[in-house]
Amino acid sequence: MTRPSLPSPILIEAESAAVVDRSTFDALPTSTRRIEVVCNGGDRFEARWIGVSLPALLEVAAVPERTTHVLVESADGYRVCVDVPTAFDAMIAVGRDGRPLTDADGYESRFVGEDVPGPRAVRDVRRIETVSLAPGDRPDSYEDLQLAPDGADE
Ligand SMILES: Nc1nc2c(c(=O)[nH]1)N[C@H]1C(S)=C(S)[C@@H](COP(=O)(O)O)O[C@H]1N2
Ligand SMILES: [Mo]
Repeated sequence: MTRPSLPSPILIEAESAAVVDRSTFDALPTSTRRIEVVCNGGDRFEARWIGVSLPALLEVAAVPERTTHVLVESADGYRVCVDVPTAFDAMIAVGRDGRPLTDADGYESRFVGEDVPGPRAVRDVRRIETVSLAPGDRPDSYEDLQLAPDGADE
């Protein structure tokens, strides 16, 4: 497919703050990966996702060395917190199975990764922040999964 773009900008807050708009996004290398999204209820589907890897996207604002976790937030305030190994293996997808996500699923982007569980596969990503948690700090206290449509997660 022709490469889908990013309709709405994503704010990156890392070492600096940067807005990844359509033209910034289009200048980053794409990745295409087969990733299965597994929801808590047992539903699972595998798809071929196209987008930009999270490390490439974060590098636009430079990643502080002390980073332990990454927060990914949606247009509707849904927010997840994942550790660095999980985040750095993930991507912001804008297409699925040969179609832009806007056509395929009715949202603009999605956070997907091998180790990102379904409930943390944020749709319509608008903000990504690197954070440095202290030992004993609970990653889930940074999350807001309230909008989960099935209400059955966590
Ligand atoms: N922005 C946003 N992303 C979200 C959610 C949400 O409520 N808002 N729900 C999550 C939950 S709980 C699940 S199980 C999956 C559902 O993915 P699906 O819509 O592809 O089935 O999306 C996740 N991503
Ligand atoms: Mo869910």
